[in-house]
Amino acid sequence: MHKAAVQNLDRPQDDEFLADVLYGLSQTQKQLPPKYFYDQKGSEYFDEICELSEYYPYRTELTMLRDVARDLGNHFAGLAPQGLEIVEFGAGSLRKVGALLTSLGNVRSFTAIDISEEHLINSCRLLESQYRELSIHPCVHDFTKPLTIHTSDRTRLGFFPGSTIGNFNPGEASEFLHNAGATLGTNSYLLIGVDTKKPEPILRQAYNDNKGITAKFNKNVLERINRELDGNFNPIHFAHHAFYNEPEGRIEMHLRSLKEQTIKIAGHNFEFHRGESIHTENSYKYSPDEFTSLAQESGWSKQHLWLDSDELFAVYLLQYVH
Ligand code: AVI
Repeated sequence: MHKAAVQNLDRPQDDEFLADVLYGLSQTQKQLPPKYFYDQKGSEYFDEICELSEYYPYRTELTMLRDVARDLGNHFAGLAPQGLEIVEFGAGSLRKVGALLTSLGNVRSFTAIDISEEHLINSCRLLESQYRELSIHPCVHDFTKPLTIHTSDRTRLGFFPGSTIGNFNPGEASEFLHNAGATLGTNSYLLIGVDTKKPEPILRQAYNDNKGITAKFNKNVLERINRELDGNFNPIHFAHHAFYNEPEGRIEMHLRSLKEQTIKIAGHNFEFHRGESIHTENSYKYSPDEFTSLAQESGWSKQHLWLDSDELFAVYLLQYVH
């Protein structure tokens, strides 16, 4: 993979980051889009979260993917004569796609789409050393936006693991699913991991780990604003706060100001009362019925659903029938 082979389609520019931050912090409920967690440092923190005992989604899905990949091998036998092309949305560290590449056998090409260039390129290099026959296409792009990718007559399988869809509100999730369908094309498939609804203590602990890694991940967005947008947040004056909002069916993450303070970002002042928070992330949890309906409304029909024995996590195979 040469540097020139990296597609850098619409890397978010500093002015977009600045505009989103100025807008978000001007709202009555201050907020920041969760996509800004994932600079190099934030992506590393997220990888650490995935190793935590409290954070069940990562390891549960990874364990499930072995069975899923075997079933998919049977599903696609005869259905993909030219082989498969896998397109991963929000590819991150690419640790999950390996399960599919190894078991499916007939994957010819792999397009990895992610917003974090350095992390994506390092991950693709590692994958390349493990799967030498595979044609790998890293693509630096905000996967929440539509994208046109090169065409081939291979059967396309989108891959969106980790319940990242849960970080969109239901309207945005539906928009993502529509866009993914447009990117992948009619009759393509999407393998998508979705966190399920479950007892509140399991959810609360997953986002309030004992080692405080999730708190560091959350606060890193303040440090990123300081670094990239000339901000003066002092992270020790903010506390990580994560809780399950039952009526909305989502975990909410906030950064709560520990005192009255004024923050300056690129020459703009923002006042914080003591206890006032910045809402930094939602993580929606879906029952199988809820997610199947959302997918259907967005042009996708459910082909298969896998659940682990404790029903902590769900993996769906969808087909775009729009
Ligand atoms: C990436 N995403 C699915 C994670 C989640 O669980 O919502 C991000 C995360 N936030 C805190 N811990 C993990």
